[in-house]
Amino acid sequence: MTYIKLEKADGLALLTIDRPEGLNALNREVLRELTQVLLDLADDDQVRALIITGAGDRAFVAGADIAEMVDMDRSEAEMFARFGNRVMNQISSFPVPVIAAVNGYALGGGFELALACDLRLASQKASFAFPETGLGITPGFGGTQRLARLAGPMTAMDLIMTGRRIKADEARALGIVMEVTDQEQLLDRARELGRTIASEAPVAVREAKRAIMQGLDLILVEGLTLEEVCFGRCFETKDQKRAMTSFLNKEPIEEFEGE
Ligand code: CO8
Repeated sequence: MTYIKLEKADGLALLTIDRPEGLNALNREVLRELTQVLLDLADDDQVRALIITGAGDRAFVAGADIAEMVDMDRSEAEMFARFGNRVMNQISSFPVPVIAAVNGYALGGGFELALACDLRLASQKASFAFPETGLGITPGFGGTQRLARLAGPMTAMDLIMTGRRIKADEARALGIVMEVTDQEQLLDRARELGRTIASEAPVAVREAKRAIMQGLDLILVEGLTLEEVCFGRCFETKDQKRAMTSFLNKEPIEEFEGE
């Protein structure tokens, strides 16, 4: 891998996008590498939470690579957007929770990458914007859809139609970011959050993500049916039997087995 660094420890995977020459901008090669790494990680039962961040202290990801897009025609642009969307969907449907640790510019495709993650932490240095309309395009890696669902259509219209850049605190006030930390503490906080998630029953965590994410695309009655299925699935696990028996015996469970 040229542009992706991966570390694994204590049930956590830390994926760093590292393309210093373009402030970690997403070109096709970065997207290809991301696809491959996510495929491999999704099969790794040891990974209970994934953290995604950008290398350096300036950028999370400064967008899709403008140099690669400048000469595209209509069908090439659609294909590129489809490719990007596939990668973003890999993240939103990734089997375990994905935490974005936004450490600097999250612009255009970088903002969209953060939006595809489940939980967003940002440092005081983070900033978010959709500069696309100023480049003559719309967002194309899910931004119009995910931001409108997350923060409402008016906020999506505001940010996408003005291109204005917001800082981490405003992103938090808009419900885009969960928590803001100092730059130096960002990864520690992401790991702490990841470890907390990793210490819960793994099947329950996975099923909860499935219920929440798939449920967003359903009408309420179908979402509730999905929740019933996810709830039922947990009762096939030893972890559920052990955790509930331990509670009744007043002996707190030490660790989950993951099945
Ligand atoms: N693409 C390509 N290169 C980039 C990008 C980018 N998105 N962002 C930064 N770079 C490059 C710069 O060109 C520069 O390269 P060089 O050193 O060779 O001149 C290097 O990174 C450093 O950048 P700057 O010198 O500009 O650094 P500054 O500190 O002056 O500015 C900014 C930092 C504000 C981040 C500035 O670089 C900037 O505005 N970048 C562009 C941000 C942007 O517009 N992003 C959105 C791109 S569009 C998009 O993401 C669409 C996604 C959907 C695609 C749909 C498919 C069709």
